[in-house]
Amino acid sequence: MKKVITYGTFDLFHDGHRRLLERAKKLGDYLIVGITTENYDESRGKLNVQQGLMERIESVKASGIADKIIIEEYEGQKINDIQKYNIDVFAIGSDWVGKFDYIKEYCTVVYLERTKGISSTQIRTKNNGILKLGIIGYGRIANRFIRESKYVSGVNIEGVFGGNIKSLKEFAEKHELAFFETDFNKFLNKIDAIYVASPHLTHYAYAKSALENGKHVLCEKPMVLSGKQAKELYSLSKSKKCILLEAIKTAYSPGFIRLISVAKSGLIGEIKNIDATFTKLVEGDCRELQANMGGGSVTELASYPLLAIIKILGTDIEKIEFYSYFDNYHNVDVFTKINMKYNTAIATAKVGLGVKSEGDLIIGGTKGYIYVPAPWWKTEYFEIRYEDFSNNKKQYYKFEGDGLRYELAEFIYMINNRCDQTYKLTQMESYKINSIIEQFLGGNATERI
Ligand code: C2G
Repeated sequence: MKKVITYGTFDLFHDGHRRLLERAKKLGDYLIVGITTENYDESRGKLNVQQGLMERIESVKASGIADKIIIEEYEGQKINDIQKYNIDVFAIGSDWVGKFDYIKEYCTVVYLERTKGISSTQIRTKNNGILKLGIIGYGRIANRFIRESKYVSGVNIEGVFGGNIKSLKEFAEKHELAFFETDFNKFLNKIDAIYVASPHLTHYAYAKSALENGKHVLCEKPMVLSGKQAKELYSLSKSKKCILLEAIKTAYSPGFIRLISVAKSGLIGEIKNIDATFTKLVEGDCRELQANMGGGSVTELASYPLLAIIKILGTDIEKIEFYSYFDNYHNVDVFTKINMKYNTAIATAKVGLGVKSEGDLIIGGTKGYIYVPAPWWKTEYFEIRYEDFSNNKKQYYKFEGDGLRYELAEFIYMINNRCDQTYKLTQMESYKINSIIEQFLGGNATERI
């Protein structure tokens, strides 16, 4: 008897899952299905699983395809199961190509083509279905986003929109998407929500048009380059009962959220100073340095340090000054220091595309300070430090993958629970960040060196 094994979460059991199991079964005579526990999913960084283990087991059982169901509880279990059950074939969807090649030492490994697109007729209930998401843009961040999306339950990336057919086709094939589209209205008709990962200056028009058509929008940072436009989009999203979320990934990551609550808890006394730095050297004629594409250090990077400062000190900024070093060739700021004065505190954000600095975050209080080493925007670790260093405390958190999964999980949570904002990034905070970028671009408060 030829024995086949496959594994998965099987949350909100859908046609993609059923087809995978059917084809896995055909590879042999007996199919074992391993279903992940909540703990295991958490440990492998899978977010937003909506059903409990028992419910997921029931769905797989109800499909009638599995001969035996087991639960998958820990890293490394697959090899043990293969040996224990004398497995001949390990099958898994093609979204994992390469990942399980190490199993070839124990049995045959087959990657089965994943089901592209989950049509709405397969959705169980409207509220609790799989969100159909379309991506605008096919650059680096869009690639990373798709890789991360497989760690978020309840969403399927259906298609991609853009202007260049050849690039779109390649992107759609590479990521096994159901479609690519150059006509924006046709694109919108095929999906429930969009992720905007195109160049900054195009965000506003895409987001606006999608919201007008009743689609939810997850928009890369900076969402727009102006406070006025941010306000307009948030009010449009409200009237259309759609979710609009600015994708500043740090805001949604567990370590950063904990950092903010520790900072605000009084553990370091009253906060009087924040220094937040993010530099990323780029070369050549890349988009980040093109003035006509909204390039420059502030537009590219300032959302992160401004997020940290605004989350802790608030949106009531009394005075703001920018000091910049402009690259004469591109005429964009390749380094900017933003000084912010609050009623009871001061803060500095430093960003650079052409000047390097230590990318750390220091939150200074009257009793001690919090030190977050680079890269603080992928918050995994921070230290609470005091004059008497025997009282120092270290805190560690997980920051999975590229972190993009956290913003996607938040977006889906907001859609499913119909909340237009959460404490992780309020509309007011996002508005303020976009307003500061606008103020910089206005040039009045900027001194050049
Ligand atoms: N699948 C598919 N088509 C889809 C969605 C999923 O073929 N549109 C496949 C996946 O490739 C996987 C199975 O269905 O083989 C279960 O998918 P998930 O429930 O998302 O579980 P996953 O995170 O892929 O589990 O140990 C766990 C496994 O390593 C992976």
